[in-house]
Amino acid sequence: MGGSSEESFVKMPTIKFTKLFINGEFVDSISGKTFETIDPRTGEVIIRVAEGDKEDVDLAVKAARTAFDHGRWPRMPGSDRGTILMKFADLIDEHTEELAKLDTVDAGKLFSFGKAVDIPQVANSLRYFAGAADKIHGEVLKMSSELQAYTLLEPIGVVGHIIPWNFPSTLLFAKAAPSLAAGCTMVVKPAEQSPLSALYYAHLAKLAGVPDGVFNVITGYGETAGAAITHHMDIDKVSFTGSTEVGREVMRAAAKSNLKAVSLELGGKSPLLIFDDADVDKAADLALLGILFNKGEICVASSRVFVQEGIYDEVEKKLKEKAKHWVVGDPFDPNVRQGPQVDKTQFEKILTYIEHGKREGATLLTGGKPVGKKGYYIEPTVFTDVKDDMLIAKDEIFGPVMSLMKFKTIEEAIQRANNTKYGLAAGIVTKNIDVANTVSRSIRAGTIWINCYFAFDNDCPFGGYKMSGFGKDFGLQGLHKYMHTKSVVTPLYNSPW
Ligand code: TXE
Repeated sequence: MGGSSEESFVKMPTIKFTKLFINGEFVDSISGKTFETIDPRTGEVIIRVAEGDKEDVDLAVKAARTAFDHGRWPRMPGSDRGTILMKFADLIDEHTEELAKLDTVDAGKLFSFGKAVDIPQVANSLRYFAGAADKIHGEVLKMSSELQAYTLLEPIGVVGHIIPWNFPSTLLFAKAAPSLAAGCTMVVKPAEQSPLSALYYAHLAKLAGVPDGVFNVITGYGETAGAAITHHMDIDKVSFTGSTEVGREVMRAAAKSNLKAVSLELGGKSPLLIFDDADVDKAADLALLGILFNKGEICVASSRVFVQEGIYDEVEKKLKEKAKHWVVGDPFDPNVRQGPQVDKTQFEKILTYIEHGKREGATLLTGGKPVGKKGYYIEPTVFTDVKDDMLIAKDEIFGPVMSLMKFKTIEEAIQRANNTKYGLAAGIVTKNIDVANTVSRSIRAGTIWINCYFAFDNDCPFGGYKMSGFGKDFGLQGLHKYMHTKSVVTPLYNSPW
């Protein structure tokens, strides 16, 4: 373990906001209840945060409904909404350090990465959609000799955003930025493990001039506050990122209540295919990054690495060497590449999968154990001798655990890569453009990275196939999912109408 979790780097930011944010004000929950948010570096309590429940969600939805039905946000010119969102982005830039600290103590994320990438990316995502806010327009349709129509793109209404803990800032704004730009009003429920930054963003939204009632935050648990959102009769759409299991619940709740629109970004078991012509060193770097970035707590983690037989042994050797130098430790330490898992539940889930892998007959090439005595740190772990039907090759582990496998032909690689219920992403490492193009077309996944991994951009739609969900975040598709298309039809002169 690099800089130990038990010493030095403990930097606890001052926590300014712990209450619900409803209609432009920080308020206690109606029940007065609070819950603990835990620092995964130590397992100790950071602070208590208001625990919202159904009654609080009702109040937030009422505020969001009023702001949508009668307020100026959906009605103001797109350029004015864009100006406010640009201001919001500038304020985020001014508070990058505090925001990155909150996600580090709440979710164990690397502080240096948060400061340099995650939080600036959030601001840029607001800028991207702010720039689109005044370019939302429909089409004119020549229907027949008697009719003409045009389409209006209108904001979908009140949106409920349910956010997980692995990217508390990025995933909040993957949803908030386009929905705000579209003119929607929203109620956000951050994950119970990482509620702090969402409240800080609410404060900045108000400072930027986002009208009261447009941006509401209810901190609390999934089964209570989250379920109140998905079952609510006055929410028009729910955008959810989280487990496939809860994704099903979200759809069920939408079906049982008001048939609200739903978009889901769920789990994954993404393959990385490394072909014989690949540069071994680069391929091993990509494979490690693909599974260890954000401690494997990322839905697109390359948890299944398939290497062609000609270079398999070399890649295996490199992975073992490189994994040894991957520094695990306090996420405030700039030398550390991997912080703690988000909580005890995830930590134990991962260790259980590791035990399962050993019992099923897979071999530990490296890692497999917790690191240190305090906090939720796990060694970078690589299994070899993995069979496609083992649990570790099928289930989303959501931790730093790679299954390394060998293949012979392109056809075999494609077939095995597709042998999963998920379809979020895949990676291909080859210098052969024909192979890259053929494999890209054949893999059923929403994102294919060729000779790179985790290459995201605000302009690039992201979302799953199969049981990884549906509906894209980012790009203009990410904006359109928060809008309705209305067709307005008029007869022409002399038509029988
Ligand atoms: O997810 P949940 P958990 C996967 C990953 C992880 C597993 C479990 O495999 O190990 O899911 O994580 C809210 N109605 N992903 O249990 O429960 C919850 O409060 C409405 C992949 O943390 O899905 C939180 O805000 N909402 C994923 C959010 O859903 C409910 C990221 C996600 O929590 C709810 C996270 C309910 N009944 C986990 N129950 C990804 N795709 O990146 C919970 N929630």
